[in-house]
Amino acid sequence: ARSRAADAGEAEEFIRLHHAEHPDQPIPLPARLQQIRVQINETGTYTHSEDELTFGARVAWRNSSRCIGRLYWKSLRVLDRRTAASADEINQHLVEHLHQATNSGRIRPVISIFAPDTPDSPSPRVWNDQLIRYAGYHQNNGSITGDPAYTDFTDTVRRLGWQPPGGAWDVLPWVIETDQGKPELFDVPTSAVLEVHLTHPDRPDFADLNLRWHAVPAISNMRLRIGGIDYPLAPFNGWYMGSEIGARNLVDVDRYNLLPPIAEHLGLDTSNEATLWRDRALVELNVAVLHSFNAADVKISDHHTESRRFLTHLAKEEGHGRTVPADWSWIVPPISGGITPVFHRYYQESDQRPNFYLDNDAKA
Ligand code: HEM
Ligand code: NRG
Repeated sequence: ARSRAADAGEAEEFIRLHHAEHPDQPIPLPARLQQIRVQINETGTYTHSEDELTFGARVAWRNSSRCIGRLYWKSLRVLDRRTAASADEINQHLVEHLHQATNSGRIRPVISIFAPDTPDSPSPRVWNDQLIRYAGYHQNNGSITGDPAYTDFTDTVRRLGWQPPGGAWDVLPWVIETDQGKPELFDVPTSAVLEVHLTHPDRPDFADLNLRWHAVPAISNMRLRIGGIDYPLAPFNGWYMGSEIGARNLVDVDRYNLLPPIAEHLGLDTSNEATLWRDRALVELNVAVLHSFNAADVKISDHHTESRRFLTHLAKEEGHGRTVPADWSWIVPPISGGITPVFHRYYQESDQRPNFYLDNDAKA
């Protein structure tokens, strides 16, 4: 298992980075470094100041090489939830996170940071990989209702006592685990989940497909590592890029797999691949996603705009003497890759800290 003690070398490197980018600190660099050395020697860990926590979370976003949305890294809103101990308290903070993030559709990037792992106690966890996801149910005839990616998780929460409504768009409950007891289930209040029903700008009957998606992507299974300390529960969100929904979630064969019914609805000739019926259905679905979010005043961006912003981000960071680590295979959008500018170049691939980690990744 990972050590719950703080890594002293990484702590020092982080504090030096913080002071280099924000030189006027209340405690001078040598004194802060000495404080931290003493704290680590005595307790095995140390406590980040509010300022360090905020800077660390923002830089973790800045270093997320799979994220195209990093231009606004400095505006990340950081909610310090390190003192929340009970599952009830954590549940309330997660609901509050969704309210602040959703902001009636004017979505704001937010992160809530709960207690870190320490030698004394493990941090709280949430088992969900995102705060809002739809359940998936195996039917007797072999088909799946809902999101096929979540059938296992749906089974897990059923075993914990969740009563499944059995629909295609049932928001999964949270499973919150603290060191104080068994994992507990919490229903996500409907008022905290903004959803958008899909319509098409020039196909009035598109609404008959009864498609929808939630407004806020909030990843809750990545460990935030700042200055040698792990924060395993640090859910964060920004807004969607339309293609995440319109080219992946609703389209992947092992997700909602909707291209065949959409093509049929549009009356396309599906008799052979060369009609490009899949591509034509895909584009209309992506038009519908962007149109519907915009019509509902819910913030979303298209892949052309987000690609341009990313190149602006690269130029800006390089202007500050920093390299931008990026993973081409994640940065390039899943539709129209070659007509976005991010396609036509390569990037530095490096693991810089602070950062976010998935614990099934082999990385530190
Ligand atoms: C990944 C867009 C905000 C951290 C991604 C991906 C997209 C994206 C398109 C790839 C997702 C995929 O292919 O499944 C955006 C947009 C944002 C935003 C448009 C709007 C503000 C944020 C924020 C954070 C963040 C606020 C953290 C504070 C990450 C990380 C990944 C990622 C860690 C990789 C996830 C993984 O490995 O599964 N982002 N993002 N992003 N983003 Fe962002
Ligand atoms: N593709 C996933 C979400 C991954 C992260 N994307 C963001 N993040 N936009 C999905 O739910 O479709 N963010 O923090 O805004």
